[in-house]
Amino acid sequence: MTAHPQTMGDGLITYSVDGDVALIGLNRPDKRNALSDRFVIALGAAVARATAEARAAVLHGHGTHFCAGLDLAEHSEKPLFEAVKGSRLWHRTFETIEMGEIPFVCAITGAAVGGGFELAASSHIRVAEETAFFALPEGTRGIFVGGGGSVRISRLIGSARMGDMMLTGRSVSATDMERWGGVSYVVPAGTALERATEIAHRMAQNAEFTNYAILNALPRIADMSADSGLFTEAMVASLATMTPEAKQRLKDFLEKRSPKVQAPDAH
Ligand code: 1HE
Repeated sequence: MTAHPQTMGDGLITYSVDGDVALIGLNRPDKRNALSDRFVIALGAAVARATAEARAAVLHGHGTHFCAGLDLAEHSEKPLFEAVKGSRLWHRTFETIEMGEIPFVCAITGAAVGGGFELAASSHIRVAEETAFFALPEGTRGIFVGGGGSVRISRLIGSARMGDMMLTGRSVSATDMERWGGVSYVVPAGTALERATEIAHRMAQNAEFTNYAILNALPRIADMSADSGLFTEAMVASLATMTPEAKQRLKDFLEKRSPKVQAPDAH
């Protein structure tokens, strides 16, 4: 573990590595971690660093809220084409999380609103405290999602539910979001970061190629016809089996050196 988290992006991000796991903290708590373009660029640099230095990563927010979404003060000043370029910057950055090389767990405390929910949706596992909440107040603000939410959030929870959230601006609790498929784990208040870090350490033990294939093959296969998807799956599955890591891990299991799958209570 790096003794103290370092800061990146003029303090907007905290960064540390704990064994194989990088911890990336959104660090603008006075503005509820609202994301300016500068903030997104700093986040992108931290994601690149984590990808080079770790085998899994955790994304969390400092302060009482994960992220209040787009920095509305900055956005209100933008000419049209700058807004387009800003949205495309978010897309590129979030894609380095979603279809990158290492899995990300998002620890959600308090609000995950607008672009904050879009950022969470680009990670692979969302751990939300029972007091956390989700909202898409774009309708209220007269804007639209621009951080990939129309693709990622609608795939997670369905476009009808996403449309409901955008049209009504209502807040959805962590437990309802879990029921909708937008959250994977609901945990007691104050424990999301710890739980997310545990999960990241577990994922970091997986074969690197398998993690890479999960991140990069699954979303692409979801976009394919069933026929193309099954063909692609066969190719990826065969490639995975060829890796030395897979050969070793299969041998370890057959020679009783690796643990069995446990019943759910043990997790
Ligand atoms: C902000 C932002 C922001 C807070 N941009 N400054 N996002 C929203 O519409 C969410 C707007 N924020 C809120 O509803 C609330 O701030 C929270 C529910 C997240 C938190 O409430 P609370 O009571 O803890 O904090 P606060 O007092 O509202 O905010 C503290 C400060 O942060 C305050 O500034 P101050 O100078 O008065 O201290 C707020 O103005 C500031 N702040 N949120 C700028 N978002 C790529 S497209 C994505 C589209 C979207 O993300 S739309 C959703 C935008």
